[in-house]
Amino acid sequence: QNAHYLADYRPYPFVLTATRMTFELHPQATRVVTALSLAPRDPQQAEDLVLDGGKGVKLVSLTIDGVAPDPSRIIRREETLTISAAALPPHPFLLETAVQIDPSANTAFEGLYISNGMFCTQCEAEGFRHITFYPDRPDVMATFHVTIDSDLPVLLSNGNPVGQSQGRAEWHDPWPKPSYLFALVAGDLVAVSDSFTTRSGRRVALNVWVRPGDQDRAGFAMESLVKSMSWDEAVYGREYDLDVFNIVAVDDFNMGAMENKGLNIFNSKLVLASPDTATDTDYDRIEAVIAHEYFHNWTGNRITCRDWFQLCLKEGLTVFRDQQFTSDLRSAAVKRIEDVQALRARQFREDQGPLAHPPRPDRYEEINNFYTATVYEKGAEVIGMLKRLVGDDGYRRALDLYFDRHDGDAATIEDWLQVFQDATGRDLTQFKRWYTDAGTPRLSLAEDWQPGDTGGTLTLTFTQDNPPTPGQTQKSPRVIPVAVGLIGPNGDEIVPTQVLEMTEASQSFSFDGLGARPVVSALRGFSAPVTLSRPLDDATRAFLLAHDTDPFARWEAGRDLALSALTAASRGQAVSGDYVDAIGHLIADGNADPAFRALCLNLPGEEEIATRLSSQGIVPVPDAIHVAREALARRIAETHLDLLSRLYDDMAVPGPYRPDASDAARRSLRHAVLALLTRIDGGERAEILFGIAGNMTERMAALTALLRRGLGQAELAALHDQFAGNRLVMDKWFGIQPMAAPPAQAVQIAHALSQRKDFDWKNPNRFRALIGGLSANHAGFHAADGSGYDFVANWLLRMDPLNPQIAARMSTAFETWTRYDAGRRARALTALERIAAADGLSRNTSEMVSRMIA
Ligand code: HT7
Ligand code: ZN
Repeated sequence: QNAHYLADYRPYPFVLTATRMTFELHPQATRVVTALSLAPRDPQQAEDLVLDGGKGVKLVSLTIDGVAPDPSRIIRREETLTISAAALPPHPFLLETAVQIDPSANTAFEGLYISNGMFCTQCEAEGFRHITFYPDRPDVMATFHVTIDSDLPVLLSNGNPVGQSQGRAEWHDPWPKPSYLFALVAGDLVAVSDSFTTRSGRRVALNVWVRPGDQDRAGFAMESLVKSMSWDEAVYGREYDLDVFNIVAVDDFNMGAMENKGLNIFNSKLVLASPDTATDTDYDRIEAVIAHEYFHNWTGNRITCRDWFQLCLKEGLTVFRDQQFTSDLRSAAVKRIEDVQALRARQFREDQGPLAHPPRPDRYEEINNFYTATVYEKGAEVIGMLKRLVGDDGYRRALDLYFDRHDGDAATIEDWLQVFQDATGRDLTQFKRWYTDAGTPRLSLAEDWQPGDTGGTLTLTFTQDNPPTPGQTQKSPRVIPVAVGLIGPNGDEIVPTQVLEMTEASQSFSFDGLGARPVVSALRGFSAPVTLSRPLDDATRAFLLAHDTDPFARWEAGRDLALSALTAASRGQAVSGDYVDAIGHLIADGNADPAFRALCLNLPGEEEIATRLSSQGIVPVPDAIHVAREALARRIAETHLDLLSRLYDDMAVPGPYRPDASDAARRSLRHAVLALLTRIDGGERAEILFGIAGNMTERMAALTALLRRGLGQAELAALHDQFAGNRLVMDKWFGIQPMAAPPAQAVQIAHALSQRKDFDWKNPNRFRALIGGLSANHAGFHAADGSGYDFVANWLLRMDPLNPQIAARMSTAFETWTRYDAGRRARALTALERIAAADGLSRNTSEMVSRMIA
C-alpha cells in the first residue's frame, strides 16, 4: 500500500544536528558527499537507520565514524537505504556517504536538475532524496555547511557565504532546517543588487539573479522584496535573519516559486517584468509571490511543519499574510473580491467534486498532489475567520505567542490552535472542524419581519448543511462567523456590520426597534467560506448593488444578478432587464473606484455559471452557457453603447506605463468595456488599441477581445514576429489562442499549436499555457464529441513519464466531469480510464485519476 496516514506519525528515531555536503558539479555525473552528525534518539533502543533515496541516487561509498560497515548491513531498496541497527553505535556518530547523480537526465525537475545550462534544485516536498540519502522529512532539522566545486561563475546555496575561491564556494546556514528548504544554484548569472537595513540595524545584501540580458526586467521584483521586508517588520514584527537574501529566476520550474532558506528560487515568469512584456496581472502576481516566499522565512522556515499533513500550517498562514500585504499596499476591497473569486473558481470547485479534502488531510499517496487550493486558499480563509472571531488584538497576541513558543519547531495545527486558545481564552474545539472536515458548508437564510408599536423586529434564521465528501459522510455543524449589516429602505445603513457567530445547525438572531423593514446585507466581506442561499428578488439585489456600504456585499449583489440572468438564459428562460439596468447605473457612477467597476462589469465566466447551475442541481450545458453569456454581453453593449464608448475614451491612461494600482485600475475598467464593445464594433477599437499599444497589458486585452470574436489573426502574427525570442511572451501567445478561441475551434487550434516546433512541451510553463489554455475554455474543453478530453488525456500520458508532477496537476481539468450530461460523462470517463490503464503510470497521476473515477 502506498498510502501515508496522519495517525501513523512517529518521531524519527535519530537526532540529526549538522549536515555537511560537498557537490562536485557535472551535468551527467555529479558527485555528492554528505556527512551527517547523528545520534540515536533513545540509546537504549537500537533501531535501523532508514534514509530516503530515489532510484537515481547511486551509492559510491558509506562509512560510519570513518569505517565502512559490513556490506550485508546495508540494504538498498527502491526508495530507501537502510543501515541495520547492528552496524550502528549507541552514541553520536558521523555517517558519510558519497553518491553519484545525473542532473541532465532529470526531467521531473525535482532534486538537482539543469535548466538552460544552469544547475538548480527543487526539494519541496520530497526532492532532496533525489540528491543524496537522507531523512527527508520536515521534522528532521539540521544546520547545513555546503561546498560547491564547479567552474561556473555563480555558485549559491542557503545561508551566508563563508568562502569563495576559484572554482569553489562555501555556504553556511546557521538556522536548523529540514531538507526540503535546501537549495543550490550554479550558472552564468548576473545580479540586480540592493540592500536592506533591518530595524535592529542588520545590513542585508539583496540580489535578484537572472540570466545575462534580463537585468532590466528584475527591478520590480527587487522593489517588491524591499516592500515585503519592511511590511513584515511593521505588521508582524518579523525581521530577516541572515546577511544575504538571494532570489534566482529559472525557466524550467514546476510551480511558482520556492522559499528555500536565504535562497528563494522562482519561476522566471514571477520575476521578470517590463511594461513591454508583462501585464498588470503579471506585475500583481510578482509582487504577491515575492512577498509570499519572503514571508515564509518566518511562517514555514523558522517555524516549519512536523509532517506534510500539516502543510496548511505554513501555506494557509503565508497566503493569509500575502493577502494582507496586498490589501495594505493596494485596494483592500478589490483584493478581497479577487481572492473570493479565485477561491470559488478553484477551491469551491475542488470541494464540489471527487478531489475534495480537508485543509489538513489525514491520508495521501503522493504529497505533491496536496498543494491544492484547499490547503492554500481555504487554509487562509480559516485564518481570516479565526482573526474575525478573536479580533485584531487577539490575533496579534496569538501570533506573537506562536513565534515565541514555536521558533525553531516543526509544529502542528494543534500547536497553532493552542496559541489562540492560550492567548485569547477561547475554546477552539468546534472551530477545529474547519481543518479536519472537507466540503463547503451550505448556509441558508430565512427572514421574519414583525412590525410593532415600538418598532419592528427582524429575525434572521441561518441553517447550515455540511454535504458529504469522499470518505466523510457525516459532519457536525461548524462555527461560522456571519457578518451582517442592515440597510433602510432609503439606502442608509441603519445597523452597521456585526458578526453573528453560528455554532448550531440552525440558529436565529433578532434585531429590535427597527422603524421599517430593512434590507439585509449578509456575509459581508465574505466572512466565511460558505455558499449562502437566500430568497432575494432581482430588485432587492439591484438595491444592494446600489446602496450596500460593504464593497464585497455590493459586488456580490451584482454577481448574483448576473448569475441569475445567465443561468436563466442558458436554460432558455426569459431574462429580466434588472441586471442590464443596474450595470448602466454603475457604469455611469464616476465616483466608484474604476477597479471595482471593472470587477462588476466582467461577466461571470462560463465555468462559474456551470458551477452555479450544478449547485442548484441542474446539469450544465456548456454550449448553451456560452451562447447565453455572449448574448448578455451583447445586450449590455447595445443598451449602453454611448455610456460605454465614453467610458472607454475616458479611461485611457496617459503617459508612460506604471504598474501601480490606480493606473492598473483604469486599464482594467477600460479593457472590461473593450470586451463588451468588441461584440458590436466589428473589432475596430481592439484593432486600433493593439496597433498603438505601448505595453503588454493593452496588447493582451485587445488580442483577447479579438480572438473571442474569431478575429485577430494579423495581431497574433505581429505579436509572434515581435516577441518570438521571448519565452514568457510566447507562453502567452500559446495560451491565449485555445483559451479565447470560439469553442467550436478550440481543440483544433490547440492541436495545431501542439504540432509546432516551438511548442517546447517539456517546459512546464509552455505545457501549462497550451493544455491549461484549452482547459480554461469551458465549452471548448467540454466539447460534446469528447475531442477536448481526448486531446488533454493524450498530452497527460505523454508528459507523465517525464514530469509526473505536471501531469498530475493538469489532470484536474477533469475534476468536474461528473456534473455534465451522460454523453460527456461517458467520454470523460473513457479518457480517464485510458490514463489509469497506462503502463508505468506515475504514483502522482495514478492517485489523481483513481480519486476522480472512484
Ligand atoms: N512551498 C512551495 C511549494 C512547492 C513547490 C514550489 C516549486 C516547485 C515545486 C514545489 N512543490 C511544492 C511554494 C510556496 O507555496 O510558497
Ligand atoms: Zn507558500
